[in-house]
Amino acid sequence: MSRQLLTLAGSTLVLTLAAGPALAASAISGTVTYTGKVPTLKPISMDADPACAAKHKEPVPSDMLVLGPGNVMANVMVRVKSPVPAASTAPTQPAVIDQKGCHYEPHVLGVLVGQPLKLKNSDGLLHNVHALPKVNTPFNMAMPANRTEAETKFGKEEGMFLVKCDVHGWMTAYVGVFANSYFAVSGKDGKFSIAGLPPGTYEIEAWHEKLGVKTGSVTVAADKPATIDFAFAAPGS
Ligand SMILES: [Cu+2]
Repeated sequence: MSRQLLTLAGSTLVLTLAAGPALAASAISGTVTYTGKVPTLKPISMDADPACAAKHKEPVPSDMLVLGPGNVMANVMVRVKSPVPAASTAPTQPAVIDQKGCHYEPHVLGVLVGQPLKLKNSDGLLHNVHALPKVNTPFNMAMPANRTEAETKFGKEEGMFLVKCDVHGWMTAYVGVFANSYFAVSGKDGKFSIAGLPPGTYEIEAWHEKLGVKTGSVTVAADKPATIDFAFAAPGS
């Protein structure tokens, strides 16, 4: 009897501890802005594969630098670089990259260590997925027209690396493999948000494929959202 009571008391204690950080957690959010001279980027030419070109009525803008109104920046990977107490474990639901319109969607993606990454081929065309990580094992996977889906995963933490299609030289995506889910990619409005951070001071890193890395520090108080913004300029400006 006393043993059961002890077990019950133990369970209660565990529940209380688990609920504590969740109640106190806060979100960080911010906006990424481009401050340099805006370059003129050529649209992507898909003429090398008429089947790709036929999928677009309008010119396809370059995804090297994607800006919204006020020069806010999309496709910036923002992540909490410092260790996070009570960090999350890998979800079983896959992250997804689609090959659609001879274009990777999304262009920038984060996955967790061990999380499945689903590679979709919505095009019904021949692609290949050539991933070039340096810490994890590189792979080159053929995606023939009739192969609509494949799946992979990465076993080790690794910063952003290139994924490309050797059939269509303009197709690039960037993937990062993280130990926890405290990352987000800025949208076309330049905004990002990372939820559920326990109180503390964290180093935050913002990465862009051409403009490199910026870091900043943010202090998260219990139940109080914090803000951190990033600005990138063209190299040498
Ligand atoms: Cu392709």
